[in-house]
Amino acid sequence: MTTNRTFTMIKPDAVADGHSGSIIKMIEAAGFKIIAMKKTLLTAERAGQFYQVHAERPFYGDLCGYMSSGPIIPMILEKENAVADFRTFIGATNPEQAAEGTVRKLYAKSIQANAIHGSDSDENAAIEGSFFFSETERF
Ligand code: IDP
Ligand code: MG
Repeated sequence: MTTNRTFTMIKPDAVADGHSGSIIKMIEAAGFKIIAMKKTLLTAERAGQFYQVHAERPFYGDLCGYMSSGPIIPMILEKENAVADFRTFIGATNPEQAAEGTVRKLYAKSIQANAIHGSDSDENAAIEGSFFFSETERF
C-alpha cells in the first residue's frame, strides 16, 4: 500500500497567495487521489521536527521560520508510482531549474518558498503522512 502513496504539503507562500485551489486541481488532474487533507499551522518546533534531516544545513533555521509563517495544506495522495511521479510533477527544488508546467515552475517564488513539498521515498512518505494524520484519517 505505501508504495502507491506519497505525502505533500502546499507551503505557506502558495496558500497565502491563493494558489491552493489551482494546485489541488492540478494534483487531481494529474491522476493523484486525495486520501487525506487539512489546513493547519506548524509551530517552528514542529517544522524543525519535520525537517530534522536538514538540521545541519545552513538554511535550516530560515526553513523552520518560513514553514511556520502561515497555514499549510498537508495531503496524503495515492497513485501508481506515487513518490516518483509526484516529484516529477512538482519539479526541481530550485524553481529556476524546474521544468515547464510543474507546480514549482508555476508557483514557487524562491528555492526556499517553493510552493510545495513532495516525499522523496516510500519510507519517508509513510513517516511524513503519519506526522500529520492519525490512523483513522489515512484509511
Ligand atoms: P525538496 O523539497 O525538493 O525535497 P530538500 O533538499 O529536501 O528539497 O529541501 C527541503 C526544503 O528546504 C526545500 O523544499 C526548500 O523549501 C528548502 N531549501 C532547500 N535548499 C535550500 C537552500 O539552498 N536555501 C534555502 N532553502 C532551501
Ligand atoms: Mg526533500
